Parts: sequence; structure tokens; C-alpha cells
Amino acid sequence: MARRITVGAAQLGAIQKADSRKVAIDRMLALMAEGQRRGVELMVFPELALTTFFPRHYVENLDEADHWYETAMPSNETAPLFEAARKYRMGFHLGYAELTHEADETGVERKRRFNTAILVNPDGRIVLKYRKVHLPGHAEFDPARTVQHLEKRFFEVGNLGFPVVRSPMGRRDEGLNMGMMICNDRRWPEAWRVMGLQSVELVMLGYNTPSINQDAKGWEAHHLRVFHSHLSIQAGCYQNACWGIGVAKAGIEDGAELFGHSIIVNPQGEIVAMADTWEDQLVTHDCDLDMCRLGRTSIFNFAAHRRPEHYTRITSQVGAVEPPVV
Ligand code: CDT
Repeated sequence: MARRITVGAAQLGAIQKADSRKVAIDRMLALMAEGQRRGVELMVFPELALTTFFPRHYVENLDEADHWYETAMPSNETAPLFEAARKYRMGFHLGYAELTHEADETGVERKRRFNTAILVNPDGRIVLKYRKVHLPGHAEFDPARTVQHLEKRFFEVGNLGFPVVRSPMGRRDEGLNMGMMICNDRRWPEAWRVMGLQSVELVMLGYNTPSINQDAKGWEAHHLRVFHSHLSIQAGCYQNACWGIGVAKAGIEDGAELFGHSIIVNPQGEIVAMADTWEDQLVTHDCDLDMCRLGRTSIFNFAAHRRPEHYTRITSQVGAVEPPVV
């Protein structure tokens, strides 16, 4: 029997600032019910799926923003998602803002805020957690912007790396290798390769991406916003011989536009399914996991062809330097 899994990219339309968690969760439950009818075994929800993309709303004192974060998972409000997973025997991926009290690198326990995603197995157990590493935007209010993007204010850099687990989903007990990244991470080949080096077969990622790049200054045509998102996911899948599920929160949220175009991508880097609305929409595909084998046994056979002795700059250097003048 082929190794297959039917996945659902559960795009969400806009969630407004005034919307409660229940509003968002009821919409997600409706998508899970539809997924069950369509044979979905793994449902992927977007980044910060329970709220509006609140990093666009500046607060002076972060404690005033605590209501945007989850302090428990599951909580009373999110428990129905876990119950639906058990009822439908359906795994799910969920992005949310996480508030914890944890010791930092210096051993001091304090409030910590992360842009987080979890993977929940069909038995309702959390089997993987990821905290966003590449935080875009800025930390201070920027008067030059019409819409703020304050991820560097609201979150700290994730401290869990890019973990991959083998999870018993799909139609064979042996399971599949699953990893996660969040939104801006998809643009960084390093994130994909760290998971590729753990034999990842399926990468789940959610995003909230503004349709307008306020830093573009005429250098990036409007239509290229979606192209760059797809290009990044397609390249990551091809170069690491894995499936990718990229899922948007889309539409006009608090007056600011986020694009949709959620996609499922195969290990050849080809888009096999795409959302065609900016609303709640379920896009599904039956993924053949054996398709990952070609890349990883030929052109991207890492053990045979990688040359890490020539890649030391990747981990020893952060910003680019100028080359020598000759
Ligand atoms: N959520 C997120 O990471 N969005 C970024 C856009 C940042 S624009 C300042 C993205 O890469 O899609």
C-alpha cells in the first residue's frame, strides 16, 4: 500500500479585532466538519489563527496585550478543536500567540511571549510545538507606516529550533516525518534545510501576509507579493524533497489587507491545489509520501552531495560582508 495522507489547507478569512475566540473557533470547527466529509486526515490552520493579526496594533505596555495570548493549550475555549480531532480522527496544526512564565537563558523566570504553532495528533495529543524564529517588522511604533507590523515588539525569537517528528498519521501505521515553520520563516532557505536534514516529508506553515509591502518603495510590483510567497514554498519543497502546506489568514482585517492564495505543494515544487477566495476555504489533496524519495535519493541526496565544510559562513556570520576589491 502506498504511503498517503489526505491533507487540508484550512484558509481562514479575516478575523476582526472585535471578534471573540469563539467566533474564530466555530469557523474552524466548521472547516474540520467539512474536512471529515472530504476525507481529511490532517488539517492545517494559519498563523495566529485565533485572533486578528494583533501585531498591527501598537501598545505602549505589553501587559495591556495579554488578552491576545493563550496561557494554556488546550484551554476551555480551544478544547472543542481537540475534541473534534478525536471525534474525526483528524490531526491538526494550529498557530496562536503563546504567553508562558519560563526561565530565560539567564535562568530568570519571567513572562515570555512567542508566536507559536502546535501539531495535534488524531488522539488529541500535542506532539510537536514550534516557536517562530524569523520575526519580521519592527519593535517600536513607526509613524511612517500606515499599518504597523510589530512582531519584534510582541514576540521574542523562538527557542525550540526547527524540530521534526515522526507522527502516526496517514494511512499506514509507520507514520510520516512532520515539521513546522511560521510565515516569514518560509522565505529563509536555512529553515527548510534544517528540517530537510531531519528527513522531513511534510512541512506545515501558516501566514498572515499584508498585500502591500510598505518597504517596497516602488521596487516590488504589487502582484509579486503572492509570487514571492509561492516561490519560497515551492523552492523549499523541491530542494528538500518534501510536501508543503502553506495556509493564509486572508481578507481585510481591521482595515488592512492580507492575501490568500493558500497552497499545497508537492516534492517536485509544483502547486497541486490552491485557494481561490480570500475567505474561509478548505483546499485538500491526497499526498503520496513516496514522492519524497526521488529527490532525496538523487539530486538532493544530502549524504552524497552536501559540502558543509564550504558552508561555515551560514552559521558563523549573520549579516552580509563586502567582497574584497580586486
Ligand atoms: N506574519 C509574517 O511573518 N508576515 C511577513 C510579512 C512581514 S512585512 C513587514 C511575511 O513574511 O509574510
